[in-house]
Amino acid sequence: MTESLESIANALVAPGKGILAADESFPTIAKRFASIGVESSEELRRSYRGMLFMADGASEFISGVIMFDETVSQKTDAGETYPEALKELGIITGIKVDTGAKALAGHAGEKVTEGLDGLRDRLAAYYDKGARFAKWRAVITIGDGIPSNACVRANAHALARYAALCQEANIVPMVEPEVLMDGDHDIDRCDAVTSWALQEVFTALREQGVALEGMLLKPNMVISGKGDANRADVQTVAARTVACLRRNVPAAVPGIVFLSGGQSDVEATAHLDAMNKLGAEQGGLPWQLSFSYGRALQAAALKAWGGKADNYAAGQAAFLERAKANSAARNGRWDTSFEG
Ligand code: 5MM
Repeated sequence: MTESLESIANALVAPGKGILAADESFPTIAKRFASIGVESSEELRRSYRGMLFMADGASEFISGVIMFDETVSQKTDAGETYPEALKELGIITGIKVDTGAKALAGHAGEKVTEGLDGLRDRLAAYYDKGARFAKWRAVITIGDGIPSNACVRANAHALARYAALCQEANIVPMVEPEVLMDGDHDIDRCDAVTSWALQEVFTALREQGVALEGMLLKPNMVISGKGDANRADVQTVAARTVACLRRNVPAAVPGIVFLSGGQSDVEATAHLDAMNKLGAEQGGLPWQLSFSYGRALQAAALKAWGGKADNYAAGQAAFLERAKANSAARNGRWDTSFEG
């Protein structure tokens, strides 16, 4: 492993900083835009994402941005590519390199993430365009009799092969095994499945020779299913998540950056804050605990923008408010006074 992988991974989880996930694929961004009554077009995607990336002062809270393929080649109003413009601001460009979660043959209701074919060449091209970290998301669904061993292991294997290819290309892999919140399962079930998934992922990473010092983990929190009648409170989510991670994530990993997974934006902030406060009470954690939120950083900004150029400043203000709150939470220094 070269030193730069380690230094990039550490820079991405520098104190007070976290990551903006803005890598929605075409169908997902279309769904987000539809929620505010806006049709997805190349120009509106460029403009909306530029609004977030170029928000004045964002680099105080945001260390990196995960982009979708299209965005890496799009340009600011001033004509620079987004990776160039972000580099000048001290923000690191990341790129989603999986090609999506597809139905797992023979396993109804389960998915396996694809995208390994040709990945070596794509990584080299993304490096040339300025990407220094990458992301691959595996999706694990909890339900009757699932996940299956086949699903957990196939996804862990793909994540590990992706991560090894990234490191070969001098790109930091962000490894995202997401256990979905969908369903009426309780927090115990989420804990058990998350532990299982993480164990399989780290076994596969070791097998493929991935240097843990040069990667980041992007997991779900240990949380009740959306439909659970007795959803666990903030302190319980924090305690269960920290305990699960302590059991399953080696200390050599520099940082754990959570996904928000459909939590409300304030909920995602409160959970992160509670975990960092708990970590401090426990005398410190082996890894940095930060955020790589998509919806929890963007929901308010998307609404404030509403697809209108006139609302650009309002969209940026809403984004910065969430970025600032999560930056505080990432240090265990958030409280409700951050919430306007
Ligand atoms: C931003 O959404 C990402 C892309 O999703 P699709 O591939 O389905 O379009 C997604 O991978 C995201 O990076 C993570 O799930 C974290 O986002 P949330 O919204 O869960 O924080």
